[in-house]
Amino acid sequence: MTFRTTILAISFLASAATAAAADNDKPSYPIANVPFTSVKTDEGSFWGERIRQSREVTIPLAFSKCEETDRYTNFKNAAAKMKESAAGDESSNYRPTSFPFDDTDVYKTIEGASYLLQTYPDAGLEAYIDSVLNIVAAAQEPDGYLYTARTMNPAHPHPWSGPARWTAEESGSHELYNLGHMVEAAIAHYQATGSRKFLDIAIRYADCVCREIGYGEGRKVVVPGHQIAEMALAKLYLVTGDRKYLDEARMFLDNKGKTARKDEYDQSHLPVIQQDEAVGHAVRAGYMYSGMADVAALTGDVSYIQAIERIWKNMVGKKMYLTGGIGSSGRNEGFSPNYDLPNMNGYCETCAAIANVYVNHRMFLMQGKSEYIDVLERALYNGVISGVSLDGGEFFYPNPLESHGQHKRQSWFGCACCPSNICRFIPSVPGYAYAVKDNSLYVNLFFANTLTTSIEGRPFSMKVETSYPEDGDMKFTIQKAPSRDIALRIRIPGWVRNQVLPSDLYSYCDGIKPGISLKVNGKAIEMADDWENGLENGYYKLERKWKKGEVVEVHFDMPVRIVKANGAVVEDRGKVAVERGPLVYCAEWADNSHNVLHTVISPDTVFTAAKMEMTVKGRSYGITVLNAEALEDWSGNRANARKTQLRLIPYYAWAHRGNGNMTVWMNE
Ligand code: FUB
Ligand code: ZN
Repeated sequence: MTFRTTILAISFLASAATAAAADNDKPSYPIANVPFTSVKTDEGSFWGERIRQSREVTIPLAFSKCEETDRYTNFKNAAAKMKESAAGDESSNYRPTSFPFDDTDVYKTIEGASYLLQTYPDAGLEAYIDSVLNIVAAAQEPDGYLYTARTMNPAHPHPWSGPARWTAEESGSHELYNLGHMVEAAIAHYQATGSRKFLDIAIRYADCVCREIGYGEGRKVVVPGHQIAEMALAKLYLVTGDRKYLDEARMFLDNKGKTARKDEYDQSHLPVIQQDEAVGHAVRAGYMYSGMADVAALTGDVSYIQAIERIWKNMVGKKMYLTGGIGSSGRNEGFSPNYDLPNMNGYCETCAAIANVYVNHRMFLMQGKSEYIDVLERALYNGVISGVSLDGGEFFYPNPLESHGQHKRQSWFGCACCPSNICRFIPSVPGYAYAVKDNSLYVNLFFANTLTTSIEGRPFSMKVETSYPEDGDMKFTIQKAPSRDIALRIRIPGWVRNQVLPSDLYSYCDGIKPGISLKVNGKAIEMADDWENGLENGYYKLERKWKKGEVVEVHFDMPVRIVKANGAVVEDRGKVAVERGPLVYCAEWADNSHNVLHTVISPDTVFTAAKMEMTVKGRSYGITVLNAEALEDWSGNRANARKTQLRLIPYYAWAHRGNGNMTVWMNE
């Protein structure tokens, strides 16, 4: 394959977050992801709206914040310093902005914008990115090193940067974190535009890293203090076909816990294959597990997979919030002991919820089990999108499950990792909907879209109509199919199968069993009482020779559900939470005349779903609310409780109408 054809194959196979090998003779994920570019999301639909906001609000805002907060100035100063030094002038004393990873906000915003360009061509946006890349390119040192926090003032770099390259990488310089985000963004930009401009910059930095870090003379073994380079280099290997990038990613992972640094914070307390508990900084952890999955898939090393499976069980069984949030503690922005899941102080960084999506997606691609997508979906609809306002213009960094009104969305942060991660994540969401293996099409997420892909090398296209997550009705119309058997594998979500998470951390306590029904061309499929036993890895399989115009209709009952936490979670004892479909609900001050923190409900409380328009900055957003008659109890003595009308809103929609009390868990 030539470089260019490899790139085309990769852009076809790899989604924003997925590594899938192009060559069949090399190890890769057994299941191939269908990239977001093959999925056209309907305008006005749940995700269509989110992507529109990303295009119209979030990404323009992030670019303007990068400019306003001197993130571009960092690159300009680095370029100026190199010029001045070459002319013998050492008089300048440039100072970097607050964090040595501020460059990554520029990269992540370009990445998100590049994903958008792939579905919404925009010459103006392309030209703007090109102008930013001129600024970035000028900051690159002649040997490829690109880290403005040092280059702009090598004698006095950022305090976290260390006196020389890589000396503080393991403790906080973020030189390799910057590399990782640069590579991910550069690949996206190449795939969107065909221009090698950014890709070549990233390759030069990656080559500099490979030359200087590794085994053997003249190199030193250093591992990323903040993981992400592992996933990025695995992707760069796929794009370029150059094995050295995969070897470098593997070298990083194999040496975690074996260098001088040993600290749970960055998961260096033990060699990675000996780890079995989710510990430390949650974003670092999630990115590391994702990198382990990529390297395992591309090298065939199962020891990584066994380790991630153990860690995943611990995370899902003992350390995950109902919202799919991970990382309960603000102290380390990360995990705390098993079952320690505080609500008010729950950290649940937006980036960590995104990392949770990355890990579970990769586990699915490895094993084809729907339980991973169940976790992914829970994180996506709750912990991730609570991180961005309904209008796309304000953000949460932590996403707690309870508030006294001290939490407020903001249009940017000094440490802006979350908004810029939202920039790159939202446009890639359609890439989590489908996957292909042999003659099977996995239907993982449900939203209104048109899929155009190929199965066993033959074109396949399907239209999906649904209002999910507002209701559980889906209509799939085949538009093109090969004349051979194709198996549609439709995920039956955990919330339909009475499983909150694939663990005993939470359970439904209302005695309800949601029903499902399926029809093919209007004819109902008879469902046995124990239909769950007929599922394969959580999927309902419909295999036949599909013809154009044929229709599959799927219905999931979407009753309001009451959830309890495992008794080991002290914070949730005596409390229940409410869900409907994939959405976790919360009670917020603005909808209720009583203090929501004193709400009392029971597994028998009858909720009715209703539509409500929530107005944010003059624009209204339709949400489904839940109304019920409940109690308010100030005293703890239920005899004194008084009746009250309770309204719940989806958790993702909280904190749009000023500050006040909010809670996910309510007294039982
Ligand atoms: O260190 C880079 C990013 O900044 C982390 O992922 C976030 O948690 C924030 O600390
Ligand atoms: Zn973040």
